[in-house]
Amino acid sequence: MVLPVANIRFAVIAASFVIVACDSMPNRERSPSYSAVRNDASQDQETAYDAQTVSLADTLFTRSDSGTGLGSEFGKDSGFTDASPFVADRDNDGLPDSEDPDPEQLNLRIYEDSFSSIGSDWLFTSVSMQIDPNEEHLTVSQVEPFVREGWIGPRPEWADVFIKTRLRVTGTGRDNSSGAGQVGLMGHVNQLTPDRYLVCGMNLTTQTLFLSEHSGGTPRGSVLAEEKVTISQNEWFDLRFDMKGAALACSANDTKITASSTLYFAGAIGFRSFDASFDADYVEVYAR
Ligand SMILES: [Ca+2]
Ligand SMILES: [Ca+2]
Repeated sequence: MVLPVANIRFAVIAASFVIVACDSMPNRERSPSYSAVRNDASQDQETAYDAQTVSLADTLFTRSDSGTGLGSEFGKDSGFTDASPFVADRDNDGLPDSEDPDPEQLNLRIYEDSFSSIGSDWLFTSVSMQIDPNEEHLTVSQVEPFVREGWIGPRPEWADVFIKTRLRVTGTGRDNSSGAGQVGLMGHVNQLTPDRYLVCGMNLTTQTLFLSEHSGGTPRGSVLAEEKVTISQNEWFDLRFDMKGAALACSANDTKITASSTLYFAGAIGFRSFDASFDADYVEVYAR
């Protein structure tokens, strides 16, 4: 069969695109981040973290492919495009547009911990909270009717920040105190005992997402905002705490609450629970 000239020309042009594109891709396919992502994804529960990392690579990959019309050719060779959905990250800072507080402005990551080693950063008010390097979690493994806190020590220079983690609540108790059942992130931590910090967290006992100020007083603190959110025991969920000036936002998965506070404008991060046990898989802090 004789191909029309136009078809032959198209085939030659398409083949040259494949050659050029294949020459440009091997570095990405062999990159350390690729293998790290794969190993990590098969070994732990950091599905959100892994998905984000994969998606960042996916974004880059998809962009390099745009306009050639040969996406399906790459897809056959690519673990990225076959295995994960496209997630937009316009500023390439590792925060998908859907959760990025500044989707068109790079937010510098200033702190991260995957809890794969005990390290020296974390300070706990009780041995009930600890880092478990085998499970790669920060964890409170026993339900006790007490406040459990852990933080990384003073960070007076940390003003506007975005904090994210992935949590699962593994148990709640029967304490009748207001605030019992809370698990969450602390932000703008100035000190523990007496409490000087803000909290974004979930209370599985009341199925409530909340934002609270703490300045001594009761364990519940002063609740600034709350909303009903259904999350089950042992269900992993994404928790994000955004602080810019007096404006606060707290998200559990796709539900977000907002509030305003003028109590603290800078400080460290931490985790807190009251009459509940939990695991945290990682924590990241981005500058706003
Ligand atoms: Ca981003
Ligand atoms: Ca950003």
